[in-house]
Amino acid sequence: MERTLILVKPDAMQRGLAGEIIKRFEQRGLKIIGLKLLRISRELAEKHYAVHREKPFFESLVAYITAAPVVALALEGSDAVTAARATIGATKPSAAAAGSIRGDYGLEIGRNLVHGSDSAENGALEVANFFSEGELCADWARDVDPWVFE
Ligand code: D4T
Repeated sequence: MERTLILVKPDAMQRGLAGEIIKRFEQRGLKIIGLKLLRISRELAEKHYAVHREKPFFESLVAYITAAPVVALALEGSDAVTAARATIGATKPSAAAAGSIRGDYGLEIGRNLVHGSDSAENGALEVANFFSEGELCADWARDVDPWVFE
């Protein structure tokens, strides 16, 4: 089972889309093992986006992700990273497939509504950056699990 960190970003929170976005991951079959509302600090934003530190859009990226609260979700499932990124859609919302979150609700790259980890390794690291072990319900089994996971 893989883990992935999902962030419902400040623009999605301002637009009242948190429930709609969470619903899509739930309906896909991914299991919620962590969920909280938080205001991302500058320190956490810089850590989360460390690979982009030298990019010209880094400052606006940090300003955007810290501008309002976010909902952080830790999800678990088979191939969770790939499945979640397909549900989210392409980084640039204007080019994202209709039916994906970004394709249905977004237009601009700097307002792309939701984050999903880009590899299994980063999924595990990012979940650990946003949740303590005590905040995760890592061991609950759903009655539907045998009908979702083969
Ligand atoms: P995140 O990390 O926010 O889920 O987005 P992606 O995984 O889809 O895309 P990314 O890591 O390549 O980019 C991180 C973040 O930077 C913004 N961005 C990116 C931007 O504002 N201008 C740009 O030119 C690029 C490439 C959007 C997402």
